[in-house]
Amino acid sequence: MNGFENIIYEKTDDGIAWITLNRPKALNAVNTKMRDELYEVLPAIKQDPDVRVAIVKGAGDRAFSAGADISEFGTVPSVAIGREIRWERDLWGMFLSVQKPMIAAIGGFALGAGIEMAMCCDIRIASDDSQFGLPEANLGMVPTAGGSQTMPRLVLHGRVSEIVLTADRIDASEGLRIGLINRIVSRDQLIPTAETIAKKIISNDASALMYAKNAITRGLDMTLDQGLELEKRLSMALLRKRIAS
Ligand code: CO8
Repeated sequence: MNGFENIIYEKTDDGIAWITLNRPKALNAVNTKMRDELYEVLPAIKQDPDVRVAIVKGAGDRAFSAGADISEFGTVPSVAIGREIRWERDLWGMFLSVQKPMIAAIGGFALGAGIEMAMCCDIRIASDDSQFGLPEANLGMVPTAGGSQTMPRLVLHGRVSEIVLTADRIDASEGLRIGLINRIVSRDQLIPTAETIAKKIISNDASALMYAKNAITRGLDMTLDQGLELEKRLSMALLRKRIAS
């Protein structure tokens, strides 16, 4: 897959799919084109048996993504049409539906839809000069790329409210402290670290990974009893799959 304008999609022989958000002059802001291209590439990642792990990163050295392209705000003919487009191409739902492990390698700003995209991934590695925030309230909006729901699943509720309601930015060490990101590395170690983690994941059984991700993400919306039941069902399903193969 290639020929995209606003993302770069690359696949390595060892099973890693790299998605690079590629609008460095606009700090990799998510415009409609990038959104469409991501919406096209994610199903390919889901379906391609050669892809075991996906890593999302930003081009350039300033940002993972500075969020939705604010120069496009107000260009949709009507609020109703805007809603229809979002409904038809639910990019964030598409991200969350990928059953393979996904890693966000965050170098620099991850704001609004940028950090929200990273929160749709399973693991977030950030460079020590990164900054995160949900500036939507500043723009008269609620987080609409899933952030109001994904962030409370990672970060303690009170801290989420502060981040959303003040629209303040936080730095990498605070991001690590509150559990928004998994680890901080120096800028030059960002990509090698993401790659090392991806390779470690790939060394594990592909079906086990898929079922484990399923258990972790679906279980979050269940009671403990329901979650334990889900875990049992998935481990039995994995066992049956093994026996059958
Ligand atoms: N959209 C479009 N262009 C942007 C964006 C953006 N979000 N962010 C930065 N740019 C552009 C700037 O316009 C500038 O372009 P140019 O050089 O042509 O003037 C270039 O990137 C560099 O930016 P700055 O000069 O502003 O760099 P600074 O270091 O001074 O500041 C900041 C960096 C703090 C990141 C600043 O650029 C900023 O605040 N950007 C806007 C952040 C923002 O508000 N993002 C929107 C969040 S809302 C959101 O994401 C809602 C999600 C809803 C879902 C929608 C689906 C897509």
